Amino acid sequence: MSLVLVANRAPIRPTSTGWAPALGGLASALLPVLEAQGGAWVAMQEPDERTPLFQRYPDDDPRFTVRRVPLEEPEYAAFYQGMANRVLWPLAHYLVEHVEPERTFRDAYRAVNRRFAHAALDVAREQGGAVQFWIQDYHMMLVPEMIRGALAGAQVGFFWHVPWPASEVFRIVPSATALLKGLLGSDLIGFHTEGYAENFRESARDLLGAEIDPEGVHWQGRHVRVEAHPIGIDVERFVGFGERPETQAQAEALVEELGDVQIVLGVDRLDYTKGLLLRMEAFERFLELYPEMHGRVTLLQVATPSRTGVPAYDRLRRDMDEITGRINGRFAQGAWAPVRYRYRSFTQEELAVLYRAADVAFVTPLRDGMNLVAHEFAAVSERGALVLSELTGAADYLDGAVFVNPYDAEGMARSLREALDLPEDDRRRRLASLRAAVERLDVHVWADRFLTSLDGRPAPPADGEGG
Ligand code: ADQ
Repeated sequence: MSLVLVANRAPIRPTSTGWAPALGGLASALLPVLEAQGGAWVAMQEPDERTPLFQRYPDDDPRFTVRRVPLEEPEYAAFYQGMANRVLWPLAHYLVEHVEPERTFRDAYRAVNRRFAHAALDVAREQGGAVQFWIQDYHMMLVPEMIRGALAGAQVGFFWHVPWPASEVFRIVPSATALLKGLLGSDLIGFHTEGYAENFRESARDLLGAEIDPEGVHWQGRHVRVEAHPIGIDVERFVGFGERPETQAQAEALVEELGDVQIVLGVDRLDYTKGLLLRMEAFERFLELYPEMHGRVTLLQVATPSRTGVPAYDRLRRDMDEITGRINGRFAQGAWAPVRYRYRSFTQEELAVLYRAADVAFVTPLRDGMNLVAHEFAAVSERGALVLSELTGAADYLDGAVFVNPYDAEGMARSLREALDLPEDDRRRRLASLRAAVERLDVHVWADRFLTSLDGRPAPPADGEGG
């Protein structure tokens, strides 16, 4: 059966010599499936992007089609920067103060979703024969219902990559019921955790009056299954980076460059959901509480530019510069800077060096659907400890972490000290448990398990442990 994927981003990117898979787990998990089954990937083409609207890939042995949906500037601003990133994104993360009125965005969101649905139906028709549709994430909530409306017997899966909030929070968005109905055009809706799946079922009950059961939602004569399908990383790839001798050598050089300090590492997109400012405050509190650690610990924070042009993101960028300056101004001595902050993108090989060099990964989002930085660190580190926000999806699975509340700067400061002081055998035991969990959640397992379940065949349990 061929597969038609619908996602905001394309799975391939231009390079100086041709095309290569995009970075990130989704492309690495789904390209092999598409190459084996055939089909298409429908993605957005941004206003200034110069890519083909139709492209067969790979060039030398075409196995599937990449179909791009071109967006003009005004609809891109209203659909992507607006409804997706200024309404649905903060809502899903319980950051209600960032949610903007949706009226001006709503029509563009529906119109763009319709274009994606049409493109998906077109490529499905070209495939002929049986097709599975798999729609990704909060940009595309109306697409399942639109596909079902045109093709009643279609097999439609949807995966939601961010948290699903409590129904009382979701109902804040005025088009909540229309969005829910859009999603319920699916046969199977996947979330990272059972908690998000439960919130979704309750939203359908509370806002639509739908009948629900522990497996899903009864809707318009169909039973829509709602399941936990936790995502992971391409484990082999990251373990491989960690084992390369040059990674080890560069990690040692980095520790030396920073003055033989213990390294506390933050790696994030620059996004207000990632808890960067409160993390910085926690580190400042740590320096106040433990003067004996001055000169011995550095927070290395790297942040990739993200969603620039959206005011809240531009503001966060300025706030990060300011707080970094304040902490360094207060505490720096001689060659030691307590905070090293780098605002740019890193390759996965470079990230592996950082993971390898770190004593502690400080992963403290205010909310996060899963958080793959925690997984990547566990796959690469050979001696580090993970401090992890209990408000991430990853917290449901990564037992070996030291858990913190990301809104509690004092608590985070104390937990950071605890993590830095963990005895060697405890650290190793925790890391082994983290590594085992990350291996069970491998992204290839995720894709296989979701598509198996979509197809109506029994899928193995979520974390491979049974139950
Ligand atoms: P994101 O919000 O992007 O994803 P995350 O899961 O942490 O969050 O993935 C981030 C990816 O970006 C990681 O692979 C990481 O290596 C990379 N990255 C982060 N900072 C970087 C930097 N400075 N330089 C280079 N790369 C960097 C959404 C949801 C998550 C969910 C994923 C997958 O918000 O909760 O885990 O989708 O479902």
